[in-house]
Amino acid sequence: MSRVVVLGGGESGVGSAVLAKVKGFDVFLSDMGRLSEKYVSMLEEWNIPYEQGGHSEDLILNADEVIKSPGIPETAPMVQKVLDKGIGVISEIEFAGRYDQAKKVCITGSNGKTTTTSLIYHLLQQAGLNVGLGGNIGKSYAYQVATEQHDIYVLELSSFQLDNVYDFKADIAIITNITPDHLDRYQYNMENYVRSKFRITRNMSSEDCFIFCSDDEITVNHLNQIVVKAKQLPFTQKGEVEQGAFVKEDKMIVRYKEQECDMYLQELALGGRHNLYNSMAAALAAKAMDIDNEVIRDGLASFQPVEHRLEKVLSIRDVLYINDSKATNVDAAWYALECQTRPVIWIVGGTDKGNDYSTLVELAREKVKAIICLGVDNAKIHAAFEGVVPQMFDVTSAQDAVKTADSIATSGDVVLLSPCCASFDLFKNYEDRGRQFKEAVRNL
Ligand code: UMA
Repeated sequence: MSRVVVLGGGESGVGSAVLAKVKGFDVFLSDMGRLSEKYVSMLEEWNIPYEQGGHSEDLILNADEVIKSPGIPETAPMVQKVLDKGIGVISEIEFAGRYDQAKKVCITGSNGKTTTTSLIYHLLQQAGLNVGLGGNIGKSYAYQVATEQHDIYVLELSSFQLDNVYDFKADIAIITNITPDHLDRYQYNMENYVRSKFRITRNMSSEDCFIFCSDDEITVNHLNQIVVKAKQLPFTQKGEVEQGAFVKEDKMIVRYKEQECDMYLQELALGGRHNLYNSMAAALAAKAMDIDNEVIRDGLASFQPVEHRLEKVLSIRDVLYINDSKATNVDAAWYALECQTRPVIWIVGGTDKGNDYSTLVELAREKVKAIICLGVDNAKIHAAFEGVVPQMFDVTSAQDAVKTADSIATSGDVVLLSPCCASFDLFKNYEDRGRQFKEAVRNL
């Protein structure tokens, strides 16, 4: 029996281990840290051997294949040892893809991928299809392949998940945009990060569709240097395209093959320029899946925004609190700041991923009245915004951030949690950070 070892026992690892078990492998899971209770009980329920608190070489280096959780960098000593021994390292997505016959709509990008993924899922559900949602969102894809049956999957894929895919194939692939993110995992080299994103187009044929933003220079430049066999469907807010999506006067227009679908911009549930891109990408994917225009229009009009993405929490004494915890990079925070029309108290900080804050300086000067740094090490944020923004504070909990904001806010202000950074220094993940923020606001 071939032996599969899973490194990391979070959502991805435990899902992979369950799938390996279902498929009859000799499976072992190893986690360097402590497993949460939820995952311990899942492993026990499925009778899967595991270890926690360290990686044992003798139990790992006898693997035929290793499935690496996306949060573990390739430079991790254990991964290096596995690679040195010539053992193949794959991601959960590669593994699960082997056992999944469903059609796959896969979405990656630096920003907007969760919203676009959720929009497409919503449209396909509205069309009455048997569709699963997974990847970098919700229940792991592998766990669903092991325990559920879907005709279609809509998968949000992070660059970490794409790094170890080889034979996986999307039927429809989307890159929403590419701006610097996660550079700490890519040798601080943008090109490596871009290449990782484009792995989503691997193995595609002329029957498949590749949807991308033709206003995004980084995407277009890279696309011009490589061969993508899939049918290319651009979306743009600058001019018209023969096939793809574009804006004409007050309408969004989608053209696919002989068909055309249009919709008034004011009817879209999600406002703002960046959300218009997300709606265009989603509508194009739906059209390429042969969904009726009516369903697309209704779905884009009825969609409920994603949690932690510019989510309005509460207005207290005419101060509006916004949770944008999902803004884990500079570009996302740029959008969040750009669409504010009231004075901003900006809560920013966390684990820096090689951020360059210079693109935010002008926006901060114009809109931000105070910065509250929420991180263990705030030196780079101080260096970038000291003298640009009148007041700066340092806190180490969501509760203190909200209390500080409350003490300096005046009627008409916005308190915006849009951290620009990952959350792993003070929180479990961005969801934990967002929820703690909302909880603190509700307790004011
Ligand atoms: N670990 C080891 N060895 C190490 C390092 C870590 O065993 O050397 C262990 C940790 O102790 C921990 C486990 O690995 O128990 C965590 O694995 P993980 O960080 O891969 O987290 P998961 O819970 O498996 O969640 C992952 C994704 N997380 C990351 O990529 C950081 C989830 O994306 C994804 O939803 C899930 O798999 C299901 O596939 C979250 C995310 O933050 C949403 N993504 C990043 C982002 O969106 O910016 C990329």
